[in-house]
Amino acid sequence: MQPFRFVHAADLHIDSPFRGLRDVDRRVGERLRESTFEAFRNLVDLCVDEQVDFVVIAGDIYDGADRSVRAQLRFRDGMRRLSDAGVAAYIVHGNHDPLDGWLSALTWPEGVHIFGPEPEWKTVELNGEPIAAIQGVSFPTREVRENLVARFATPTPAEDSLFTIGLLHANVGGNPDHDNYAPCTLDDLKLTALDYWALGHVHTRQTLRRQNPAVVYPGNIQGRHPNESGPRGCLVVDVSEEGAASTRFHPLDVVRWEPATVDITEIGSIDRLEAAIQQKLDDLAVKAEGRDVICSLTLSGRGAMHAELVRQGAVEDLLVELRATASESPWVWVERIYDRTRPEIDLDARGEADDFLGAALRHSAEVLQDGEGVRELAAVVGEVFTGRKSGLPAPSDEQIRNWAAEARWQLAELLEPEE
Ligand SMILES: [Mn+2]
Repeated sequence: MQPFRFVHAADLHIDSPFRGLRDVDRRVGERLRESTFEAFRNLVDLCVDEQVDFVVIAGDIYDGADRSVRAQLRFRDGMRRLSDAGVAAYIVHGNHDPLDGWLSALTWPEGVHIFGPEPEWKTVELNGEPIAAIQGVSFPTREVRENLVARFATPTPAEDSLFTIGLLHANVGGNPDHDNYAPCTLDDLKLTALDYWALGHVHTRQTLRRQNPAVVYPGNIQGRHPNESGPRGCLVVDVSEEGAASTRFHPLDVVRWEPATVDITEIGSIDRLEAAIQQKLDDLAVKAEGRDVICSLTLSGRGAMHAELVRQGAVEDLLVELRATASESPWVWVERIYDRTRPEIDLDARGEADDFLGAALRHSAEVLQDGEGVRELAAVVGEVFTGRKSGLPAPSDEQIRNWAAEARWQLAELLEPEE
């Protein structure tokens, strides 16, 4: 068999609106608005530059079922560039862009194949020789609750002599961070006798299985919120003469989301704190290699700075100041500051004192150590929850522990303000 190379991408979400951020900062909002288009352009550039033989796209090309005209035209332009470069494209649709959504009548260039609502095979040729067989299926509608893998056919001997790829938008193993559409298990995929499952839907890159078959999510090509942090892109897959696949990640994103933490423990003044944060942001800029960065900043640690940060408006002021000093592109923009700092009080030591605060700290520590105590506390808090018409689920033991820990700090701060 001839060795070949293909690109596996998914979840392009072209023309994601980023509505919320546009209201906060126009420059950042506009940059994000263009980011999914640019990341897609980077995908096409990569396919052309790496001279890949074909590309597979595993669903959610467009962000909305009612696809924007602009997104569709840009996607078609990208497909034209691929076609002109001799790169074939195999595409399925997912829950964000199902077949029953509004779709313009576009003329697709030669070499583009969009799979329909029933799994079918397509053979890929290189220099007139077949090299791979791809079986794919598109979401007919948004909410697919059926296991689509069950409808995939086992390869015939002719197909099996080629490198076989399953192209699917699906939730493997019930990932709780994503809607449970086209649910299936890793075992379902293992039993199919295909070589490579090119998946889409889960936005964070992950290899569920290395080979026989390889089962891979490339993740989305552009992060869209703080929980989609770090590099985003696609996989370049090299298939050897022996039919072994090796994958290599290639970033495509143009705006990167990054969390950062600054510890205040050793910091004694607001200007030192600002300098420490600035250093952190500079590090992020270097790491992002020319991309713009949106940072979610957490302040942590125990120290004197805490008293300054809890003053009315202090954190907001700091945020405004950091945004005002952000440079021209590439910029690092702080999206939010989480103040997780604590006062200098040592709760354990303070709990030994023979006064009201000491007794409260001792008692609460005992309650939290005891599973029975936490459950009693949960029952009381649960009544407050269910007594309202909120429809909120009763809090978990872990939530109770976190809230109680927070309450201990607040009590200590209220009863013993720093001098
Ligand atoms: Mn998606």
